[in-house]
Amino acid sequence: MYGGGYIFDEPNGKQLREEQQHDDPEKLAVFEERIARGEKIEPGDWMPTEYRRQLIRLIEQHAHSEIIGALPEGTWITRAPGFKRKLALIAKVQDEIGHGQLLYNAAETLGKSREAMINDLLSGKSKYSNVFNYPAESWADVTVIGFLIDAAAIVNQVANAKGSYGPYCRALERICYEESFHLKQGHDALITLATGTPAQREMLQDALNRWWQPIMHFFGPPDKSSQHSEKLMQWKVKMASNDDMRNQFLDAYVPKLWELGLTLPDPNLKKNAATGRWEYTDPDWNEFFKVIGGDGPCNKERLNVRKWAEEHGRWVRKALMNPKEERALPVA
Ligand code: FAQ
Repeated sequence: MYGGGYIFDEPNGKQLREEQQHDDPEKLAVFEERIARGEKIEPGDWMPTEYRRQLIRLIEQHAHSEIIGALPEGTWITRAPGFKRKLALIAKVQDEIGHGQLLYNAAETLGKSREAMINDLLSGKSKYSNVFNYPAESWADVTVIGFLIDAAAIVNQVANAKGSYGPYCRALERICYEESFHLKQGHDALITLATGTPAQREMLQDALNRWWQPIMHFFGPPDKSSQHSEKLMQWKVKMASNDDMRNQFLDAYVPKLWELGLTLPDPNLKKNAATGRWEYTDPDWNEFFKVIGGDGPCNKERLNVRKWAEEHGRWVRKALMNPKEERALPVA
């Protein structure tokens, strides 16, 4: 484990209520006026304790999702069909790790050290996106991740890039440029399989059937049971609710799948022309909470890979942090 700790100690519920009471009401009013005017909040600016805590939680989870998110696709680099798809997948996986770095940097500006964040990931204290706890069984799974999960991430990130915290918004803008390229490579792979042999179409359809529910879960619980949305939207950290983002995603991508003659495993999925909203069968939210609570099909496997990387990279970090000490070691 890393040795670093919190600069900003995460308070418990009681501490938090006490700290919030100490948030100067005048400063809070000025802060909320700035948010209402659409100004960006920067690291040195005054901010309420709860705004800082929520941002750390959300950005940290996002960073972990990028790092863990590289794993299902990463296992396919050696098996991607053909040289060009291998190159594209290597570049994509490298990009995802880079996104993790950008996001850890953004979270660090709020006072939690990178070491503390990694420790919380490895101990299971911090969450990361539900979708990366499912196996990538075939090349079609990689295709579905590249097209639909990148698309879902873009819907979320394009909206939140217009939010209130400067470092997070700037990181998201850059991430979105790269994600759009990922989406193109996912779309290209999708078209290839959808217009390929019957076996390729079948493989794609099977992957879609398996991934549909986790993708519906991706945007978080329904608005009526979302814990954090109200405050986060008031403070312009989240720029749309979970259900609005889910709807936006369905609007943009379901027609693209149907046009290719693919089906989705929900007989109730349809757009209500009068309301403009999509109707669907509620995905199994018990399954969602089980997966994000650590008991999904691949949670243990994903964290074990990161633990292995942490242990086997320790000597590199040590050498970088204490170059003199390393130079003094006798050459074997
Ligand atoms: N997975 O009150 P809400 C990517 C938790 S990046 C796991 O509605 P909130 C790139 C939530 O944390 C993907 N946990 O929560 C890529 C909370 O638990 P807590 C990640 C989830 O924060 C592509 C509880 O449920 N993107 O894919 C999930 O207001 C391809 C209650 O929920 C981001 O992180 C979930 N899906 O809204 C990489 C974007 N949903 O913390 C490789 C930033 C909810 O109280 C390949 N995050 N929970 O214990 C967000 O926008 C928000 O955090 C939401 C959730 C919208 C995800």
